[in-house]
Amino acid sequence: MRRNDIRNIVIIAHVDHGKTSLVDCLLHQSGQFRESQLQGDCILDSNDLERERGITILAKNIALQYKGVKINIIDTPGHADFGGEVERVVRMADGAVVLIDAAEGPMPQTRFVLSKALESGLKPIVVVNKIDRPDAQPHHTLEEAFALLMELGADEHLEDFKYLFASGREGYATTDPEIRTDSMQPLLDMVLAEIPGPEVEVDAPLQMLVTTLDWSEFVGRIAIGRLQAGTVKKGQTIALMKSGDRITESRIQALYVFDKLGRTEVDSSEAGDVVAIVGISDVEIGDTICHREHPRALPRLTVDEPTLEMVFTINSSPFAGREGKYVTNRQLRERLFKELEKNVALRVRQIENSDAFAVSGRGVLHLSVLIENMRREGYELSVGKPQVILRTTKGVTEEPFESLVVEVPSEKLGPVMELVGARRGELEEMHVRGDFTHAKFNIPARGLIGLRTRLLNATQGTAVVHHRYSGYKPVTGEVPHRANGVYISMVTGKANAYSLNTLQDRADLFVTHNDEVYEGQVVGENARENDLAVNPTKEKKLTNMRASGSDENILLKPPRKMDLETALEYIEDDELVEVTPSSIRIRKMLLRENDRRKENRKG
Ligand SMILES: Nc1nc2c(ncn2[C@@H]2O[C@H](COP(=O)(O)OP(=O)(O)OP(=O)(O)O)[C@@H](O)[C@H]2O)c(=O)[nH]1
Ligand SMILES: [Mg+2]
Repeated sequence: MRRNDIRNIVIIAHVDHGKTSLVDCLLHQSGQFRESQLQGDCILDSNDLERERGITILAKNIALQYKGVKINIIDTPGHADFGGEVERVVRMADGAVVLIDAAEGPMPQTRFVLSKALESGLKPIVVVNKIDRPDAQPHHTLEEAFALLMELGADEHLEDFKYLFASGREGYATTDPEIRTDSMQPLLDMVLAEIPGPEVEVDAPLQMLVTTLDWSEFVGRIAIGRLQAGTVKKGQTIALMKSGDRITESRIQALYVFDKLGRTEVDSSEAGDVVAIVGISDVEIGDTICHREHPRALPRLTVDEPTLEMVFTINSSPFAGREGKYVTNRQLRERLFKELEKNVALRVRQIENSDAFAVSGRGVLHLSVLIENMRREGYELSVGKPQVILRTTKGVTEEPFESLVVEVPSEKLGPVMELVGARRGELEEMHVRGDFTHAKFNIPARGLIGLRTRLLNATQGTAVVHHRYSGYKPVTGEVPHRANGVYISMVTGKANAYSLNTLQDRADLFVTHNDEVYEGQVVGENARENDLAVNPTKEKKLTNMRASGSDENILLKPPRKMDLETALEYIEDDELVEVTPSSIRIRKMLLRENDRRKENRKG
């Protein structure tokens, strides 16, 4: 049976093509909210980190009533590290609104999420978005979207190609980019007309695939998914079908449906709607929730295996405990294992005979989001260099590869080719769009670590860089290490302008006058390739009558500021990033120069 009073759709796109802004606009225009509920931009990017970075990290459900139909809308993250999440949530929908930036055109993640939506049988509506941009090329972008669907073999959707133009920022959708309308209604009308309602078995026994997990301090795991068959009731005992044909039973303690920005508790819900279920403690993504007497499993969902690992330990620097609330190994351990409750693509393993944890995930961003959240909560920790996870298939060692797209003003292509080539990237495709060249490479994930900063430096910040995991392949040769050595403080104290002034001639400094530094801390990048222990705290000897450190002729360059990801991508094997709520410092693992020498001699 097809339900006509519900539509389930996902909004998918490449990062920053305007998904969250468009959903925001739908919320504003729906008139179903008090103004106080809709303060600011991107209301759905609700956690602090999402707001600060302007990206979506977790997929989110909202629901609107339109012309008597309930539309469940899932806003998804566009960044490639979270592609696995998109792949899962498309399973809750029957249609996909595919946004494409009218100036950028289809990008790597557009192709990925669209292919996942098509594989899952979703009907696509293409929305060429941001048509207000002065550099927008709406018609050209539409042609590219059509070509992309053709490439992906979506023939049945080509004959019946559904598209609109829109500006989420200006709040309208239109069939003709030259004609401005005053609302998003054309999009909602197209959703009602073109996206089928859910095809479900209302009278059959209960069946639901768990596609997302949420977690709360008070009730534990919350299972989210679309009801495929039957009715689910509060208080009902259900059978949970796990991997390996295992079955457990649980009682449903509470049941919610999505309603506007939040969730509403209900006593029961019928096939077709998306629900959140409380009370199934051992539930995992991919499990099927069934009627107790009719356990029928739906095809399992898989979660992508991690490709990148970092070692987490407590902060052992001399400044440990100064800025954070949670600094012990036990607290670190508890926090990491708690994260596993909802961060399904994450793995945590205690390293044998040590207090260190190997934390693995889908990419530098996936792991740095966890670290940033921990900082905000008051944790201190040290993190080692990101390492790709190797695997062995039929005796051959393989490493993860990524597909890399660099978009750069054509005259700056040279340094890009050189940098990517040196890191074993192979050019696969190249084409020109206006003044820009798009170059697509296949590159070992190892070679990608730290590449973004270098590409930006080499192109005066003009390169736009995107990458996404493409698969495992046999290990290639070496990729170059960091070309420069570092300056390491040999003392603990306050950095002083006088010594910094002499150091800055041959180094790019990370600290400035009056910053506290410790022995073993990395204070700058050497212009040469060797590491050098230096004293950044020396003051000018008091000569004549002038006070120390106040020499007016000193002009310090501003220190290089490293954010978390830049620092993680910068460090080498013998270094750590020290993370506290208010600081990010780079240090040598071995703080004393003597210890480092001994270690070096060992080989
Ligand atoms: N000119 C213009 N800019 C827009 C429009 N919609 C969004 N933007 C801008 O594009 C940027 C990204 O918007 P978001 O809505 O956060 O994009 P997103 O697709 O949700 O991004 P992720 O969730 O990180 O993948 C923001 O700076 C928006 O202000 C639009 O219609 N026109
Ligand atoms: Mg978003």
